[in-house]
Amino acid sequence: MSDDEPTIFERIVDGDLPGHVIYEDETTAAFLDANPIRRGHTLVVPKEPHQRLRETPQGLVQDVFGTVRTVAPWIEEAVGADGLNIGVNDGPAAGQEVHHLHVHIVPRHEGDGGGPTIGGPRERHSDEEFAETAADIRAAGDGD
Ligand code: DGP
Repeated sequence: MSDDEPTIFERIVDGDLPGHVIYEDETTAAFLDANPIRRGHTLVVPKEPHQRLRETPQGLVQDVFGTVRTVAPWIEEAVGADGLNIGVNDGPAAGQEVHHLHVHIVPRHEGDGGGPTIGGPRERHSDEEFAETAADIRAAGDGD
């Protein structure tokens, strides 16, 4: 990226901004979305910032989707979801607001009325609710 300012997501990964991190490895991290579509809405990011999927090295994209594969079942189990929307808003024209590649994982329940895309109304959660959700997800992953 040409911009030297760290992105919001780099600052969360670096611990400079608060975030409810549910998973971290050498190259990727997963934390709760601050404006969740549903409880458990999680973002998976590469630690190294790249805006677009096409700008991100192949190996790093594989790492990111490997992390999606790791945490998706934890999230589903933690919130008792029936399924997940998993997607990327790739570029501003596609609704990308934070210019650091991120994969949304949005829990879905049968008949919850949501659409098939990553967008729509957001819920408001207290910090305690976020902390509880993150703990539930981490606990769901404990056996892995
Ligand atoms: P997108 O439109 O795909 O760029 O989605 C960006 C998401 O990032 C959006 O769902 C809200 C979330 N978000 C924005 N700022 C913050 C933040 O400071 N912390 C966290 N955890 N999530 C954020």
